[in-house]
Amino acid sequence: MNADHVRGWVREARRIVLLSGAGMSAESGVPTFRDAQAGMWAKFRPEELATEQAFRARPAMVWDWYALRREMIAQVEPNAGHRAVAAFQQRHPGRLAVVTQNVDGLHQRAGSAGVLALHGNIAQEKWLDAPRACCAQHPPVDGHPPRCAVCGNLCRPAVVWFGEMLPQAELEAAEAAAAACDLMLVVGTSGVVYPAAGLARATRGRVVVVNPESTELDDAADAVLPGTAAGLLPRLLED
Ligand code: BV8
Repeated sequence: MNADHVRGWVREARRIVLLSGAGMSAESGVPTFRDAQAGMWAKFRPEELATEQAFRARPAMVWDWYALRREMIAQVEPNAGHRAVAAFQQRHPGRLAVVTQNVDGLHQRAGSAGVLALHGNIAQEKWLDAPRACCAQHPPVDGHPPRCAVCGNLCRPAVVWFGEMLPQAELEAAEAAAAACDLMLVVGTSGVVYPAAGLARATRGRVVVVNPESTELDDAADAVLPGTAAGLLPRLLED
């Protein structure tokens, strides 16, 4: 199967799901989740940093890792892949649902509607422990991380850490979209992280993997297109 075949599948499909991972944002300049870590985090794997346990043990180091990623993401732009997805949604309202594992908000910034962000948003934060009355009375005191001036409750990034449940509403909507779609485009994910990757195994529709490398989901695919998000999606999604 090649890209022209898949373009035909896109044109036939009434309901399409795009399941995206970190590779979707690589051409915007955002390192993928498993790209080598830099600086003081070089000796850690992301799975070791993106956990509540790591944050409680070393709040400043984990907070700074997110602050660095947040700053870097604020300076990049959506790429041609994000834009092609948003343009398709605008031309064909209701035909394409975006389910993303990414926390960078780039689908949303490209103009995609109804994005199901399974792992949260790095630009937002929330309290680490259940907030008390004092936490709402004053703005958090600046720091690495910011904290409640009265009880010391810490702010944490509003992302889903490993070992944490995914947001119920988004996950259920993504499962329903996967079950109902005719076609799922799986773009820029190694297919390692569950339950997100499981969506590609739970769909009724054809599965197409778009990735420059092999992935854990290739065996579940009806077509594997070696290529990139910004390189292939504009072609696959043009009318
Ligand atoms: C949970 C936010 C219930 C934080 C992230 C089975 C069922 C349920 C759970 C599990 C299970 N098996 C294991 C688990 C536990 C765990 C898990 O999956 N572990 C993995 C490591 C095995 N899952 C969880 O903990 C989830 N919670 O299930 O709760 C529960 C509770 C307790 C116990 C059991 C169950 C929560 C998972 C969410 C974690 N949070 N992100 C943060 O960002 O800091 S996940 C993180 O990984 C990112 O969101 C990222 O998007 C995601 C997945 O990685 P990818 O997107 O695939 O990125 P990766 O770098 O791996 O790959 C990039 C790909 O792009 C590559 O293939 C590359 O070739 C390609 N690429 C590169 N350039 C391009 C490109 N593609 C296209 N174009 C390009 N230009």
